[in-house]
Amino acid sequence: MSSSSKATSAEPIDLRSDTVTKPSPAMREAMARAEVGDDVYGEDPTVRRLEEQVAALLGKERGLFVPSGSMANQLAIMGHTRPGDEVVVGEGSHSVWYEVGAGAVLAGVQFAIAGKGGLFDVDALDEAIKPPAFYYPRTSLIAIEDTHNRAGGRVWPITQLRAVTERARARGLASHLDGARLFNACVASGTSPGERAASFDSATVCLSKGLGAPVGSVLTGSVEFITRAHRHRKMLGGGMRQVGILAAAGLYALEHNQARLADDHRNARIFAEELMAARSPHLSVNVAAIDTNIVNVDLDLDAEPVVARARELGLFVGASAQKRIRAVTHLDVDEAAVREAARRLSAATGHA
Ligand code: TLP
Repeated sequence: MSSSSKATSAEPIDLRSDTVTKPSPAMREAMARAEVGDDVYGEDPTVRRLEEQVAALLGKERGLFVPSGSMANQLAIMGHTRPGDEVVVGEGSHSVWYEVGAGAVLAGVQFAIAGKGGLFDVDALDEAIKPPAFYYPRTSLIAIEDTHNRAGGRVWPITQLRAVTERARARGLASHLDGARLFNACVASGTSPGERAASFDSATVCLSKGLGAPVGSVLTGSVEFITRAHRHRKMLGGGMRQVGILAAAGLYALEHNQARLADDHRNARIFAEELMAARSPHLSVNVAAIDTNIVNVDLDLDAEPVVARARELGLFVGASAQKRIRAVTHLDVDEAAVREAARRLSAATGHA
């Protein structure tokens, strides 16, 4: 293609994830000013403030600052289950796909998949729960992702969220909310984090996704649950010292970067619409299914060579399945960038 040398030198656009954002000067300023102490001794006032603020936001007794969403999920699984138990998750769950089998190693659990497509209903939950025979694993936990990553950032309807968690409780299961992108769900649906987390025993939010902090998640739940999670965090080497520097970034992100997630959602839609308007015969997007900032692009080609070609054209995206590409909008890309990104992705399929 004659334009390829020009495109290769184009300003790169990174839509691999909303985790790729860099802290803004104002966020760095807040980090530099943070009051700190040794958090393993429980003496970091900025961490305390973040934990209290997030716990209040989610309507839980206590919060625990952890390095990652993956650790938060694992602490929840360790805290709610015993080895040999089964955890019910939706199809494509982060804990099943992207946590290196940690549930099996750290908690000794296995997973049961409820329904199809990531979100599921009460009937699918009932089907997934094993009866209490001595030879079955004990189904002891349900873990829900809101928004659901592999489903393309889908938001759970709040009535369905409540119905499923209430059924779980009625059947003796604990419930955990993986809210890595809970704020996206809130902004998209006009509901509050407290409303969405209310029916769960524990809930996590990530500060390092759409909110734009460099590191960190907060796990919340009852005092008893967080006391257990605190021990497990130390066990996994997640006790951090003067970590108020990072908590300050989280506090800044909570204050400044929640409402603007609506821009990311708008840009995800624009990206998808531009992509469809480019009329490449090799790709399709279900635009109506875009709830938030994640766009799944289905291909009739293998994804990896398209990802490699896109990179040559200055667009970073990821292959999330053999014939599927994921693109994620975030605070470091604007409308002009996503329009240009759509052009580059279409070109990467061989369609100018
Ligand atoms: N997801 C990452 C990758 O691991 C796939 C991403 O780029 O989207 N829960 C959900 C629903 C997530 O999407 C993620 C991150 C996590 C948990 C884990 O968070 P981290 O990366 O902080 O361990």
